[in-house]
Amino acid sequence: MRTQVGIIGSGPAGLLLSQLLHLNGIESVILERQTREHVEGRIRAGVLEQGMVNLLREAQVSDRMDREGLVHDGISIAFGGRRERIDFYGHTGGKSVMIYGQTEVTTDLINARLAAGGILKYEAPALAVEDFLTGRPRIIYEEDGQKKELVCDLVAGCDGYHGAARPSAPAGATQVFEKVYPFGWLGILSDTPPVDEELIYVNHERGFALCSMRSHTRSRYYVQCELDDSVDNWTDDAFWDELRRRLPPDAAEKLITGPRLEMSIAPLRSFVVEPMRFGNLFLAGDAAHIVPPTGAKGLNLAASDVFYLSRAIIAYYHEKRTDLLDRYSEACLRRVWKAIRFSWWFTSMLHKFNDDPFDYRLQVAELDYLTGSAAGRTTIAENYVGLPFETFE
Ligand code: FAS
Ligand code: PHB
Repeated sequence: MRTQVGIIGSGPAGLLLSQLLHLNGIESVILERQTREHVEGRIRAGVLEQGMVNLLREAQVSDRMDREGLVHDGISIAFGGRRERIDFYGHTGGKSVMIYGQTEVTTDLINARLAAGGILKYEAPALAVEDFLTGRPRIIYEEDGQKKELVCDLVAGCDGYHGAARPSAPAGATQVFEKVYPFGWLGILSDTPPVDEELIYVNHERGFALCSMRSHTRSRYYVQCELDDSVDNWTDDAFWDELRRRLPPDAAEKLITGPRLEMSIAPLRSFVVEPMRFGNLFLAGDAAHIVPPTGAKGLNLAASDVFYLSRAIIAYYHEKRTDLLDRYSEACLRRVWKAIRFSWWFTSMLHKFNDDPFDYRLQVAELDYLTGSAAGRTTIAENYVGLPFETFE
């Protein structure tokens, strides 16, 4: 089989890239390991930065998001028995975030690609990428029990942390940077009204907690848990009791509980691979970087990578330019590392790393200073709504 751009992975990065290329007359084929149902059933991110919202509108897949998404102008941070609001609108000249689940984004993109006749192959795992340094790359994949190959001009490795694209990079050509955090997030999804109008991030002596949502009737909550914890150790009531212990009193009183729709544990890590390009193989999204979800950056970084990669590929086909392809990795990594920094910093302030009372007092003092200073509120606000995409043309 042959196409212009071979895309590995039918997550947000692969789907969004395929849709943007299609709108510019460039054909692609998506190879996805899992079934469509599995991909659409994954419960993940919930907060879209302004840059991602703009890109989904450019991709002409934003109608449902604009109808059903919730625009949020701020978050609250609870610590030391109090709660402080960070006003995005006032500290960023009017920016906000959109609450709209990644599962919905994925469904909207899949529907758009299929409606346009896009070729999305499910249960078709890529095994390796070959010949991407010389001329015409080939993606070796499996379909219906047979080995096949997809010949293309360019390959986008959008296959996440456990994908096949990054391991196909030449030995010694990559540098990996990694930090693994000594805890995880236990998350619950429930058809209950959110405890508050906006998200609440909690630093508590028992550990971190987060109150988020998917709509006015569906909530998403997280509590920090041990790395070796298991969902089997938690009944719904045990989760709600632990969350209530960590919430500020006014929120704990208002909390409405209900049965889980889903419960899962996500490990926390920071991970970056450099560079993000090897000849005609380009990595985007979780295939190249992972952030702890504290700053709500993972999904949004996938979108900014796709912003740069789509422009570079369009310039390649429309104007026979290779300069943007050459600048792709550097442009992505500048924004990636600033998001890695913010996610690490926000995680370090809000989570319990040890039982040392000095460290806890230091966290409370840092949060007290930041929320009490215009400069502190501004730095949290401008990083949370998303730093701007560089001009790339
Ligand atoms: P994805 O991992 O979404 O997609 C990669 C796709 O490639 C998958 O469909 C996979 O099946 C496929 N694939 C893998 N190997 C393949 C192969 N060999 N051949 C073909 N296909 C292959 N981010 C936030 O901002 N907030 C959150 O709260 C949050 N929670 C998360 C919870 C969990 C459990 C996880 C794992 C991630 C979470 N993230 C969160 C981050 C997440 O949203 C990612 O940033 C986002 O999915 C990135 O999108 P992609 O880069 O498209 O990667
Ligand atoms: C979510 O709603 O899943 C969510 C929101 C904010 C985060 C992480 C996850 O920082």
